[in-house]
Amino acid sequence: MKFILIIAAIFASGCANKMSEPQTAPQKITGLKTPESAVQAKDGRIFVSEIGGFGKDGDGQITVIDKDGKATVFASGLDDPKGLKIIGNNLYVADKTKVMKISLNDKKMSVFAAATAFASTPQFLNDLEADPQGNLYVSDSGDIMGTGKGGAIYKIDANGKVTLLIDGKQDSRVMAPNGLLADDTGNVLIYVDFTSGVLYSYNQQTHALTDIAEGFGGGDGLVHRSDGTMYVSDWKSGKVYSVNRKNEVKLFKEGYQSAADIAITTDEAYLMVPDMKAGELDFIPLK
Ligand SMILES: [Ca+2]
Ligand SMILES: [Ca+2]
Repeated sequence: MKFILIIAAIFASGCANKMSEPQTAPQKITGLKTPESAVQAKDGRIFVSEIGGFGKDGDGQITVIDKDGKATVFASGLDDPKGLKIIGNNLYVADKTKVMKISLNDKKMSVFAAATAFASTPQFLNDLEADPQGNLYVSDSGDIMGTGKGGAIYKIDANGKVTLLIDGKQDSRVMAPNGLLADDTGNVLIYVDFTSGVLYSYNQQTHALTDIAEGFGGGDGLVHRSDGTMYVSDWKSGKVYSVNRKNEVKLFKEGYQSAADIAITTDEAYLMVPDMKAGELDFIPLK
């Protein structure tokens, strides 16, 4: 009987702890300078890339938002920083023509993959993704504002060695790759094209590129929840869509000026939406 009471007490105290945790929803962050991408670290900090002036070098930065919603500059002097990815204690940033690496501990910044490391000089490095093996993937959206073509997808190993995966010369459907998503095996890469609005699956072993869904306009961010639901943002129309396991597409949220590279909080409670033209980071509850 005594044993049961102890168990009951432990259970009750566990519940009490849960009840006392603050449950306030994160507030929309405003005043950001052309925000493109967001990522949350394990410690709860949220990092946001800010392009500043498009095509203007040196005015790009990374802002960090602490648990209280306070935003401060984490790293500056970047060009047009976009996609963000955290591996271990490092934040990787797709910065126009190169990939930068910033230590989350001491903010030390270095070039991880220089423009010259790519098969052809990148024009518009956009999204970053990582696979379970620790490789990075980066999309080059090519001449995204002009012909809408010339893009490619690259793989970067842990040492910074860059390999071309696919481009428009190999398959004309590859025009302006933007959002990337690696599956749990790391063999399949899902990507959305900003020019065609088509969502593709690319198998790294068979090299097959398969159309899995379409209608995403200016497809930008691409994420998934652990239950397999994907979310895709359409930068041009300011909409966010959900895609279920059967690849059925549903409008999830609309009304943004330009929904850029979306992300999910580590607890999967919120979808973070950088609204680039509005200069805001919005949080959509997922639970
Ligand atoms: Ca800039
Ligand atoms: Ca993007």
